[in-house]
Amino acid sequence: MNGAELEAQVAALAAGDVRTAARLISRIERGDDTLVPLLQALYRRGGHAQVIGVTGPPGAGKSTLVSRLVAHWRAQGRRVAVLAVDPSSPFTGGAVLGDRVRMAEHACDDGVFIRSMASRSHLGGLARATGDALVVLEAMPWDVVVVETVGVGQNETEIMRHAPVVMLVQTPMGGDDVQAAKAGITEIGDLFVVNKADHPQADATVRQLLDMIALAQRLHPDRGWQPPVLKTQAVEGGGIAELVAAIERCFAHFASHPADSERRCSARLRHRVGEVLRELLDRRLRAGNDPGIEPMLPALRRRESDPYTVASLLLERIG
Ligand SMILES: Nc1nc2c(ncn2[C@@H]2O[C@H](COP(=O)(O)OP(=O)(O)OP(=O)(O)O)[C@@H](O)[C@H]2O)c(=O)[nH]1
Ligand SMILES: [Mg+2]
Repeated sequence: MNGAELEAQVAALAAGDVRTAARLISRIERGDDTLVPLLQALYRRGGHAQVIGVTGPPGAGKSTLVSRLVAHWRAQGRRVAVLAVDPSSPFTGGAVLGDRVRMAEHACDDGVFIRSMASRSHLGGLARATGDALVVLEAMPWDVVVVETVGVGQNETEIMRHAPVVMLVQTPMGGDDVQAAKAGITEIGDLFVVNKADHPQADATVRQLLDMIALAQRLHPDRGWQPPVLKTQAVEGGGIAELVAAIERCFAHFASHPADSERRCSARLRHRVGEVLRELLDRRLRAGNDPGIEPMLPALRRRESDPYTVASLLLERIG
């Protein structure tokens, strides 16, 4: 991509051209590493949209809920992009198709962009690819960007590290299940939603989550923002207005507490730089012709050196 092409892509995205965005996200999905100069330019133009991560167990109603939220934001005149990341189905795209169906009501609205991303390559790359796709979306004139991902396991928590505000969607569950789900969830959620409020255990689950959050706040009194627990019925649209208001309050809190949001932003960026660094190193090592690494291999083979020394030498050179 030459300079003029790069500028044209940047301008197309700035003008809100969704075809350019869709094409770029496909290239990111394929692991196309020629996009780096473009991503560099785009990153510097981002930072204007409200980015929200939505996660939770499979089938909790995340997509139904997001579709409701989108309708609400559209009624307020806000432009919304949704990135549904699907780490579970590399080839079938089953859940991805499901998301399209659930969000179909917005298909003809040009103030809404919905895009799924599946893990075509290795899992580790998906988090980085998600970050890259977000760079593309953030360089466009969206007011809100939602990243939905299924919340099971480490990889998904990694993906959520890209979003400054994370909403955790749960379903009504028995007390033991809440205890089991507890590990880690209070760490990542800024907003908790108990969806499927038509289920009898909904109120009990809300209470248990509130107890858990209160406990976590006592352990980390410096956290500032106290995550609220909301109850929704995504199919009927119950509780959505309250959820939209809670999301607004959350963004307003971080806007009025710059030290909190800077600390959180720095943590995300450290993580992001680490992701990019690992990917770059991996690529260099795989290529097998790296001028920094190759000359050190003979000494390593003879065991006159060791991988730890070589690795720190390489890191020193980077630094
Ligand atoms: N009873 C009830 N069902 C709901 C509610 N919200 C969503 N559902 C249903 O739950 C099922 C799963 O909804 P999705 O929105 O696809 O859930 P998801 O969390 O996006 O699922 P994955 O992306 O596959 O993890 C669908 O059949 C929805 O109609 C609710 O509030 N009450
Ligand atoms: Mg979904």
